[in-house]
Amino acid sequence: MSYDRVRETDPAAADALLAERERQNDTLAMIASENHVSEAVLQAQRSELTNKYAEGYPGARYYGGCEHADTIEQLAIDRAQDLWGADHVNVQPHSGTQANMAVYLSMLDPGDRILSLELEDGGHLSHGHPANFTGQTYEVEQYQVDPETGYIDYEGLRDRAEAFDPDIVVSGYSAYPREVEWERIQAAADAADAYHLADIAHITGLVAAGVHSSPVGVVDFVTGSTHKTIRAGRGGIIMCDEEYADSIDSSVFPGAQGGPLMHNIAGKAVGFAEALEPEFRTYAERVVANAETLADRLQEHGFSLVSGGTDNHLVLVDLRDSHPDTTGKEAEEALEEVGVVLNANTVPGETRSAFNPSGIRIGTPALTTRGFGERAIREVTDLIARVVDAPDDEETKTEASVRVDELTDEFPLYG
Ligand code: DSN
Repeated sequence: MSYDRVRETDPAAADALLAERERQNDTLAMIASENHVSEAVLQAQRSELTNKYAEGYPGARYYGGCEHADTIEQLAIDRAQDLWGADHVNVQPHSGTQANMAVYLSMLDPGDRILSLELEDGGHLSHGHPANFTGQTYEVEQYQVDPETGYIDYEGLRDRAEAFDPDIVVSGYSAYPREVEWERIQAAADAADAYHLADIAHITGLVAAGVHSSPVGVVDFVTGSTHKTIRAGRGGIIMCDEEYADSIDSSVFPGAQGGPLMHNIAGKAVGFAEALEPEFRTYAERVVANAETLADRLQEHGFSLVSGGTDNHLVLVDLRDSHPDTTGKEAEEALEEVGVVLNANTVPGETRSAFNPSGIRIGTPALTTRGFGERAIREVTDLIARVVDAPDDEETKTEASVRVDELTDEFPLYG
């Protein structure tokens, strides 16, 4: 795919687009929420549907000329139903946060109560953070992970639900390396007579492939984004029982959004079709196996992991024990210099700040898409360990950088 037409109009933009392509090819994307979509999804996302207004839903639009938009949106819905088994699916949310917003709009009034996981323990801004509309519109209480084990403190959550009497309990996380026990959280929500929203943004692909337990059919609402483990391009999704379908649909449009991003919905349709193929399950199993290899190898190098390992696509390293003088941001920056791109992250019991926290979050979805298996993941883990052990050592960083170049050549992106 060339940017020659962009270059004719806007050389500066063409330069940046090409540089980003090269950056993705020449570095190792280990941000746990990122992935590389297929060329088919890329093509669909840059289609002429970017020109089309299609406010409304398939068969009931506010504009003419929507017959092909209808086909695309219905394909995305049907495939999502096959993948996750939900009664009702809305594929129009522009992002995971917009999906969450629509659920809150649908079920809550301003001032109602949200019970959710603390951000520094692995939660998400849109689950009630004071800097987000959720924290400003609703009354929020938070539960935590057990500081000893790093696992969700399910009993603490139940006690908090009893005491706080929330209107909605939010589960599903952004930096939690373990399988979630949806039924236990549902029991706490039931006891408080609260709705339960499971935001599976990070693990949509793992749930679709059956390598992580599903909250669909257990909880009231399941939301997610479509560009992480599911690899269907940028966007959001909501799933629910039929009884909430009308309310959710009208909260997405016209409640929270105007015209849907039909070109992104085309990406979802194509990405979901890919995820229905048997190879996708193999991919999802490899994502988890690679994360386990990463976790084991990091621990062999002396790193402490929150919860002592992983069940999913990410590990969360707490640097305070093994590298007390290195912050997450310093580790992130040293690793980016050698071409390993990940993010600094808060850890449970954080003693620094959100901007310069004590941990790093490392994910395997994008490298798995590139074809990385156990041998290559072990090698990348060794590079990470060497660089974090000596973040200011130029010779170490130069050697690591050369090896990253060789690995990116061995596993090229997009042919
Ligand atoms: N920003 C995403 C992440 O990195 O986890 C969540 O929306």
